[in-house]
Amino acid sequence: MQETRNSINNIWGERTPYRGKWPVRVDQRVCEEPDKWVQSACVLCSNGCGIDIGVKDGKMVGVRGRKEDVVNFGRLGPKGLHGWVANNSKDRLTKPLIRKNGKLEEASWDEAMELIVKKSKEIIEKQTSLGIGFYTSGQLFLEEYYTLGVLGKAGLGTPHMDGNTRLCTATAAAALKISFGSDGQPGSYSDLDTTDCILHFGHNIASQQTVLWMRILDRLAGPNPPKIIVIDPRKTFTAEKATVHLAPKPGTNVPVMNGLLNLIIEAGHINKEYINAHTVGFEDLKKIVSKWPPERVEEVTGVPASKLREAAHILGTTKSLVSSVLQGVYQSMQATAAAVQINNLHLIRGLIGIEGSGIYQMNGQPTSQNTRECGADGDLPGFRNWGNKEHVQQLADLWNVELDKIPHWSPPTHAMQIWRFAETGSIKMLWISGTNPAVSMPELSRVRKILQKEDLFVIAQDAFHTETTRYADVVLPAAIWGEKTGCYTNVGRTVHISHKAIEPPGEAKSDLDIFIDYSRRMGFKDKDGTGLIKWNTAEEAFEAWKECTRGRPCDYTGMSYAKLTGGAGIQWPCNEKYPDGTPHIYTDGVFNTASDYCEAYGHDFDTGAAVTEEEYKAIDPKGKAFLKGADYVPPHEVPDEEYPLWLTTGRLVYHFHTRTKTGRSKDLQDAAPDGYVQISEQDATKYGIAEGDMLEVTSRRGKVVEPAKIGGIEPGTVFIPFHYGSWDNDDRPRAANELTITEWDAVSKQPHFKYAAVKINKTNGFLHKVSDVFDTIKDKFKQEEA
Ligand SMILES: Nc1nc2c(c(=O)[nH]1)N[C@H]1C(S)=C(S)[C@@H](COP(=O)(O)OP(=O)(O)OC[C@H]3O[C@@H](n4cnc5c(=O)[nH]c(N)nc54)[C@H](O)[C@@H]3O)O[C@H]1N2
Ligand SMILES: Nc1nc2c(c(=O)[nH]1)N[C@H]1C(S)=C(S)[C@@H](COP(=O)(O)OP(=O)(O)OC[C@H]3O[C@@H](n4cnc5c(=O)[nH]c(N)nc54)[C@H](O)[C@@H]3O)O[C@H]1N2
Ligand code: SF4
Ligand SMILES: [Mo]
Repeated sequence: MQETRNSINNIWGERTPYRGKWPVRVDQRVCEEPDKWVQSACVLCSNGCGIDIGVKDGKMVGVRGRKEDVVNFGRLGPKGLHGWVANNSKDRLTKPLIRKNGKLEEASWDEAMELIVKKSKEIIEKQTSLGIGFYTSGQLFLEEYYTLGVLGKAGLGTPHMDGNTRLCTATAAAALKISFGSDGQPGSYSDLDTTDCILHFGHNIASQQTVLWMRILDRLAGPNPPKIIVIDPRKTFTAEKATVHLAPKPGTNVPVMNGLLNLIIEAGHINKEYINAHTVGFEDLKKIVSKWPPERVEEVTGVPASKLREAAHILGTTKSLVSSVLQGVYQSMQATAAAVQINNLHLIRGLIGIEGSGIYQMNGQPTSQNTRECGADGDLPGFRNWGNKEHVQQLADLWNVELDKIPHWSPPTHAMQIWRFAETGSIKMLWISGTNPAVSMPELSRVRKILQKEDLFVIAQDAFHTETTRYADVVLPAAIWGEKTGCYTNVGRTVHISHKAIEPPGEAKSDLDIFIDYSRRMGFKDKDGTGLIKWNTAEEAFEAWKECTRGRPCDYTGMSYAKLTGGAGIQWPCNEKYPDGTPHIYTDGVFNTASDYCEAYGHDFDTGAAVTEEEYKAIDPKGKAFLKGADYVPPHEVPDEEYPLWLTTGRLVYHFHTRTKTGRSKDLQDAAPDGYVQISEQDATKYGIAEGDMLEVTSRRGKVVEPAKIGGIEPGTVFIPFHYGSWDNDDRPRAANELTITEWDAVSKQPHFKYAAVKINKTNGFLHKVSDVFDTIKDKFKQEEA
């Protein structure tokens, strides 16, 4: 074993202080000397670090960061250096499985696919393709999403398609659409190299994008370091480095932002010229935020007025600003409304489209940008507007199908609604790919009930047995990263290619091959009777995708597999005008809001009601950005006598989500072996709790048992990491989502994972077996083991 550092003990590595150009530092970890290196990009977060996969005798033996890549200049974090081990694990799914007499049994691909086709046809006959729903991922490749998008929209014609991106970055997309007319981040990571100020809003970047944080740490260690402002109720690794840390009560992001905007406007720290030339809505925004003087903000959010003033002064006077927004906003109350206030901040200060200033309505998953771009979530591919007939017609022409085949008569069905339709019985088949909802969705008891419904046919396409595959009727073994070729786009619009390095295990197949196979077996055709999916390989799919993006904001037409191979990633738009890609968009202050170009016509923040085409045309901003204010709406569930504490949930640096990969890396698993409940010193004293005491945490929806971890959080709030399900430990209920609430943001439809009312009790050493709580799971286990 050779490694350039122990990234478990030394998460961010040695400093390379700088301002201007981030120096190279190559991180590497190999178990054996590779006989070749294969170009790829890391898939364990949205940062998208360039990575080379080391291969020896057809096996993955290690990784190293790509020194030429603009994202990481060679660096990798703990997940990047260790996560690849999962590819080699012995318990990969290698054969399709079909449930027979209650038990999952091995089957051939032919049997499994024919069963899926038979079911699909039965359902279509009885109740049209509206009986079929897809719930996909932010972790497949662009070519796979596009294929899924085309077969779903133009083959089946179902509006019921979404991804776990709904749980992840639906709000990023919604906030960008509302302010700027379309999805797509304005800035570039290179803005961090010179910026004077960085704002992290509900984003624990130090743990969640470790390599991007290295860039910031290196700036902090170099000349003219930036000021850092963090808004998070916990004292995270990120908050520890803050110049000012605001710790609001969960669910109070809008009042905090309104308070900041109010102080900045009052102090006259605004760019009037920019506001006049490039935005609409300033007076309305000003009116709303003027109701939030610092003292009122303090009362509602708990953030001291003096601290708010300090932060507002920095944000109002800085000459450049990079902001990032993530789950502490997107999964909290008034998600879209709060996220949009960051766009407003940049717009009123004119800090957008210029070097050193950028907005990151952050992504989380490595390929979630592509789920959104390719139409594998509800949206139409190429950031097209479902409400704009011409946009739908463009797709109909491209795919050579009738316009009315493509669902566009109402908003696409969002994931929470897809699951609701499965619950109420109108969706009869749910095809789950690349996600583990039995751990990651809110209110797990409900999710389990839905998955177990007699009249719901569940397909789970994964690389491992998960808490979800247990409930499937068909399990399809997937080839994953490193075992297939494809592209994906990070949060900074940077597109990487990932070449196939090794063969998938057993009979596992790429998601691309599975989707194409399904489309052919279903006999999906275009208007001329030719097969709908006209590609066989990933590269052909990429070429087809390029055509779909022509003239749209996410224009890929100037890219090719050849161009993406060898060097660094490339930022879209990449076309004739920008052959090498584009670091900043909106440099001319012209946004994608024109009525014939925009991706959406907008929504009311409170009700989520969509603005109609006619309404939008009447106010057509023709390229100006929207400034949209929002007043405070309190969370729907707040602590009371019975459930006196706030629960919030999130992540740890060493694990990725439901740990199907990181839990199979011994080093990562040993570094964070179990869940816990984080509680303040004050509350620990109040309840007589010592470090490590087993606590039962109960909400109106369920309970978990977790050891106590004391400190680093505001009194009245507790935190549970959501990584720990039951696939590797059946001793006690511990998934945070046993407790969370089925509720979502009115605009983005992203669920609220970041607050729920809970109570805690000491268990006095008594542990509930998971199986005592979930009898149904136990029965299913027994069936499978029998
Ligand atoms: N190590 C690791 N990295 C990851 C992932 C992972 O699983 N593990 N997952 C990736 C993915 S898909 C995503 S989406 C990202 C998520 O990245 P983050 O959003 O940074 O992660 P979270 O821990 O979910 O939430 C961030 C913070 O929100 C705070 N918070 C909670 N409630 C509120 C609130 O009401 N207001 C504010 N302002 N803050 C609040 C929490 O205290 C937490 O520190 O990480 C990506 N990177
Ligand atoms: N309480 C709480 N819940 C949360 C969150 C939170 O902060 N708090 N965060 C939410 C967020 S932001 C996210 S992103 C979700 C994540 O939740 P999930 O999507 O459920 O998380 P993963 O464990 O990443 O699941 C991905 C699955 O895809 C499989 N997989 C990996 N690569 C491939 C591939 O190429 N093909 C196929 N077919 N399968 C593959 C993996 O083995 C794994 O089982 O959780 C959400 N849930
Ligand atoms: S920062 Fe994200 S993309 Fe980079 S190595 Fe870590 S997990 Fe992978
Ligand atoms: Mo996510």
